[in-house]
Amino acid sequence: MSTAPTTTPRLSTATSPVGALLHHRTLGPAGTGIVHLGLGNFHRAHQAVYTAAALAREGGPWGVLGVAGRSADVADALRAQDLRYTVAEVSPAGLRCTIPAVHTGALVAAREPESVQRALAAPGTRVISLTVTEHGYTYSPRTGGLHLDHPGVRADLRGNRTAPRTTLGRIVRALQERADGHGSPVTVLSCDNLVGNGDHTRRLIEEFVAHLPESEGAPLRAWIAAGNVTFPNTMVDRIVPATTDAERTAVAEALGVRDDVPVPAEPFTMWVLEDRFAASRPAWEAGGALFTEDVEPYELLKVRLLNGTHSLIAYLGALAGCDTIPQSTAHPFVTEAARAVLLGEYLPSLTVPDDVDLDAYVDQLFTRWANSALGHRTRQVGSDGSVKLRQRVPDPALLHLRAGRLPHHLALTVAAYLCCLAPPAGFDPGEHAAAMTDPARERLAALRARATDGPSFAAAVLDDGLLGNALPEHPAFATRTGEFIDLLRTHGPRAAASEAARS
Ligand code: CS2
Repeated sequence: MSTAPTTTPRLSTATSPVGALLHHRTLGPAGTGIVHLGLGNFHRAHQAVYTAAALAREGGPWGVLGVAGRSADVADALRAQDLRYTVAEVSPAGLRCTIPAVHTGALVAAREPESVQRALAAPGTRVISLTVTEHGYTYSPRTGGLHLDHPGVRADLRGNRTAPRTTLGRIVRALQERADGHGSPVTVLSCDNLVGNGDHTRRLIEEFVAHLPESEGAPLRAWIAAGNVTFPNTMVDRIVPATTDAERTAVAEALGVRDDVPVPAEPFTMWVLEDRFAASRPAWEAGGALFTEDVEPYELLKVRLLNGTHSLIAYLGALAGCDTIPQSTAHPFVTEAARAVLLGEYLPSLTVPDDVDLDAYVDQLFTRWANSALGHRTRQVGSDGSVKLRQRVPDPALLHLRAGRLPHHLALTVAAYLCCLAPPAGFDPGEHAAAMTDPARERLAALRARATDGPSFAAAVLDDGLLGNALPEHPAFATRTGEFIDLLRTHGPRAAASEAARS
């Protein structure tokens, strides 16, 4: 895994360079106030860094027990490094390495389910935070509700209290333990890119509880309704790619230690949260977090302008043979399409928060996407499009369609996604598209195989509920999407983007 010379000492409590540590408090298992589900790079470069700032400012029982879902790689490496890792902030201006040092444990839910459940239910756990990706909420894109056909959801509903398989199952079973036992309140804090992520999580949890036998569900429902659990909405933002050997080498050179699991991240970071915590919280404002009454305008701004545009950049770029987002935005036709969808189609669908300078925000987005030192891959942004696009595309598209306008660049986004994930026979979307993973891949391929052309494929996909139930009421959107599919196939992404620009 590591490229550092074998003589380089491994990162640990003893070898952490003092100047790189973001705080100097002593944390022990008794100081675990947060259990975080989703031990991926994003959590380690975002919430963990804010928590380190909070600890530096005022201390407190805010150690984080990180829980990976299935893969043991990160958890095992962290355990071998006394739970330490480096955040390698990369930009063309240089490299800055810091060590958050906020974790008090690292578990793997599939391997140690009982320990995870114990931690989630422990009275000292005041916050259960989550970065499990859109996909991890086991919800149906069609209905927006709980995915009742999901095997994990079905198994968890049947009642395994000690070893649930899904994130929602884990949380509900832990809440049950809490309600039946010590009764300490807790905050469930979604940090994923879902619009209204806290409300969404609450709805899914309530739906899960509603499907439990009444004798179990009723007391839990009452306990939650009494205010013992809160679900603040949050907006999270930081571009955090997957780790490569480049960061391992850079960290070894910069800090003189071998870190097998450093996290690359851009310098920009933002976190906006509703201040509704059931049992206190860390002083995350010390790291620059913004607490507000209403997060929605920030969420819409971010999920649409950043994430929505990001999807178009990733799919057009992948189809143009680009490995990374900065390589994509180096193509003027990609940047023009990105500007068009951002300013012409996403922006009119939201209200910019008063304290955001829109021009500066948009300029900054293009600078962030152009960060060539970061190497954020098109395949990473393009993966899981079936659950990501559901959050990004339908509401803005419906707004335009209902006003009698055809949102050409949103149709192009969906078309480019479908060409990457379910390419028509005889069309090769290239290695970057082929490397994208998506739970809907097989289903899309089956729909593709039955379709006769782009429009019939797009109509079948939309009728199938990929982007919810309302878009099929506007067949013009499927037709336009299908026309772009055919154009992408016959003339490529540049031609499709100029057709969208002319429309
Ligand atoms: C990206 C996000 O992969 C994606 O879909 O749009 O991960 C994006 O990089 C982050 O949300 C930035 O905060």
